[in-house]
Amino acid sequence: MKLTNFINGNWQDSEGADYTPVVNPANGEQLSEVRLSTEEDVNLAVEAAVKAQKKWALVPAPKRADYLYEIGRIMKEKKEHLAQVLTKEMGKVIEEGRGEVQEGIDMAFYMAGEGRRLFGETTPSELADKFAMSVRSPIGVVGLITPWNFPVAIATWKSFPAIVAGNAFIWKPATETPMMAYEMAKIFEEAGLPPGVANVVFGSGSQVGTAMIEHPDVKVISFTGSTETGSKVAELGGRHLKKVSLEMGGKNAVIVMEDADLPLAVEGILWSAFGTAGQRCTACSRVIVHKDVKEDLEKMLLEQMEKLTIGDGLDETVKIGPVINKNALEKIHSYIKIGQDEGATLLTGGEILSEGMLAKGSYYAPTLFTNVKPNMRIAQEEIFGPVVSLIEVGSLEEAIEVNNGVKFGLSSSIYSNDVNKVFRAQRDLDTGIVYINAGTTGAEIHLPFGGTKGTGNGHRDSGVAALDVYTEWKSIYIDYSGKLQRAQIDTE
Ligand code: UN1
Repeated sequence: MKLTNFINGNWQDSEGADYTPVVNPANGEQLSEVRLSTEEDVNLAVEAAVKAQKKWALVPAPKRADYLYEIGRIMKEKKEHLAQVLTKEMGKVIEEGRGEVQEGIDMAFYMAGEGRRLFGETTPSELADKFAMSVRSPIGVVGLITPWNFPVAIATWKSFPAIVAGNAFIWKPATETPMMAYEMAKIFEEAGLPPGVANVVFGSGSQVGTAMIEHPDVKVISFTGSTETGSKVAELGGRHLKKVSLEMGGKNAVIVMEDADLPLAVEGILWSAFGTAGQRCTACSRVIVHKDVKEDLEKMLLEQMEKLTIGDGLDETVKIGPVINKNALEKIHSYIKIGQDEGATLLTGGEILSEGMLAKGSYYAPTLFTNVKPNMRIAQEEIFGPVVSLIEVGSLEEAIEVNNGVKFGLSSSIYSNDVNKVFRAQRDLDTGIVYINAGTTGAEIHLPFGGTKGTGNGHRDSGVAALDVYTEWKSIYIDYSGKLQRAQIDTE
């Protein structure tokens, strides 16, 4: 499959000379290759988007929404195909691939509904015979930079509110997962979206991403990815006075109190820690456990971890697929030595799997550390793989302090059957998402998604809050008194 940029409704190859292969992480097979675009391609896309957006903004929002209904319908029709491509390209097991495509479909229908809301406000004026209101207006051309771990869902969190709000966009998908973006571009075309409203440009962050951020006609940059890259995006964006929405890392914890339903907590931990091979920003990578149940929890976790099946995600019986590539394997593996050197006890895992077929892909054994102290690197840094650290605490207060004692603030969870404890916890856990008696993953698209502290910069994807990124408030005053009225000045 040859992948080309989608600019102004045309499939056009970049002039850039460099290619990068697209590899199936389950078996190392090359699926495709993607040409790395240049600044020139970004300029073409922005030019087209600027033109298209002017007309698009004049299309009534409920009519813009009709395109999203159509996009959602096509995604639904192609759901299995999209899930298969996603699993081949990214590695997550097929059940999760289907789930992710469903998340995109949900987003299409949810945001389409916003076309008939996009609520503004009417507000009393301080002056007589004067009407005041504020409306959401489109911003213009927006740039979307998306990661490989949720190649469809996260792109829909950003592009669908942008579309319904009357913007045009340039989307730069991760170089690891261009095929999903290509599939989505085909859907935009099939849905009849006017040329130039949706543009996809393949390439690297340093070339395409930078060009997008620096282009004077790109007004908003929405980025999801690593904290390291996000900081650079923020810095460059700041220099060019861009509105930048950042969604970055997490170091999410499940708290297990002494009165928790332990089997339920174990299920939640396994799903949140090892689903997507731990490669979610919301993945559980710390378990903060009350000392009275620590031993039991350890035993139960170990028992269940043994049953996890690892392999090619296309095999319906497999529970854990590969990690994205060999570099990721090395990075994850480096944390084993770091943890051991710091004095943590490795209970299971800690190895790159290379038996039989697994050698061809990039597979990591589900890993559990115990006797971890809150300030150890394995308890502070985002590993982005199937590695969990168990930390013992003596009280709810201590659990909350440990949970909050990291630089990230995306998701957290507490298992307890004590209503007072869970209410206190939901108030005091300083993350953007809190789960009670459920793991740290599984956010639904109609609620705001994002985090505090080092996870982001105050913006949210998903939910109605996403509209704040893609619209600008305009305040409108209509004076029908027929005379000069001066606000803030006493006239009588
Ligand atoms: C991510 O964590 O990278 O909340 C995105 C979830 C998914 C999205 C996760 N709906 O687990």
